[in-house]
Amino acid sequence: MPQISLSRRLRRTPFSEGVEAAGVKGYTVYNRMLLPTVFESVEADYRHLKSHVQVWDVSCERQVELRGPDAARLMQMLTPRDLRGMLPGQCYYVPIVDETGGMLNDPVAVKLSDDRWWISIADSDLLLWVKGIANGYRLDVLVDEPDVSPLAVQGPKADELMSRVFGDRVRDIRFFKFDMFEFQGRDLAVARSGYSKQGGFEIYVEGSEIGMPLWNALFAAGEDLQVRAGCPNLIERIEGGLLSYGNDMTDDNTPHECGLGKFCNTHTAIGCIGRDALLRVAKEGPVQQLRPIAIEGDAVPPCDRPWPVFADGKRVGQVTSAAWSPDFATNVSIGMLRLSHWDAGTIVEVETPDGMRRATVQEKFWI
Ligand code: THG
Repeated sequence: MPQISLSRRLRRTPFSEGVEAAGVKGYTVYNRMLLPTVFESVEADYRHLKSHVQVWDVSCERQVELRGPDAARLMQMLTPRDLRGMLPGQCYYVPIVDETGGMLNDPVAVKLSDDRWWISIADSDLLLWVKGIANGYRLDVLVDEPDVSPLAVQGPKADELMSRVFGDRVRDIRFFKFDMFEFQGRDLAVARSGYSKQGGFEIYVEGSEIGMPLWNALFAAGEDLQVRAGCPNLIERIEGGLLSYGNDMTDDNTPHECGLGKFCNTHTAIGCIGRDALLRVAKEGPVQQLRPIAIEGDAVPPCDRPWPVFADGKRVGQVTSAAWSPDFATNVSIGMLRLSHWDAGTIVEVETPDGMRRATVQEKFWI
């Protein structure tokens, strides 16, 4: 197999030493940073994630920090989700759209205070867009990428492991909220969130120097819990319907096509740059939408390019993420389907690299 050659452009993380020592077997590149994809095998990692607890180096979820009197105004310009009710200590999943209503990113917004926000980004160069808006509108706000690297602790034993390192107060953090916790004299934001449906936390590690000390403290505290290094798991995230920007959607898609209409308040999100465009498209309603699709037959190969979807010999969409699910004994997948073929129960054909497969549109995601 060809290898990815490492260089300065492909950034290491504060936890790379720990990831390598844990025997990482595969990486992808995300925000020009290394993101592990496999430790033992995708299936073994999946089983372990659903049974125990894992520590994930998700440093590649970079933060765009907004700081200053216009921070809240700038944040609302970026997203059609109404942020007026958002309090410090809350996290919101927010679609970010351009002037055409196209998705630029689907980050988690973290409100530290009225005039200080983090945008925890998916894989696109959002910093440049945000700097451009801030400067173009002459806003009184600083925009930069701080030395903050998220470390996720995910799995059914996450509460137990985290309470051993940060104290029992972590158990009180509610979903998509965060609180501050001390580690080696530093105050760190710890949120109940993460890119899995197994439950857990994300620690926003501020200051690269404490990366390995924190990594080591988690592994030392969790030996009897069978803690392991892990990473976002392809199978589990498809089962859970967690979307991957750049794979499942791009700037050609509106939030409504991505099923993210529930995170849009286009009428009340005054100031949002894509608002007029979204009001126009929302009136008609989307003509294609992301759907869970079960693909028949044995395990499909990795989906490294869109697989065309057909019905009656005509193209009706594409599959963009797919994997064999041991728990559901089918290939789980996410695909964009035309309105005419998106109803649950609809039978379609997916053109995989292994040939045409029968597939069924599902009512909902598997978990
Ligand atoms: N955590 C943080 N930053 C991130 C991610 C993360 N940046 C990159 C990427 N992931 C952004 N994409 C997502 C996609 C889904 C979710 C979070 C970020 C997510 N969704 C839940 C769901 O759909 O069930 C909950 C959404 C909600 O109810 O608000 O968690 O994972 N820091």
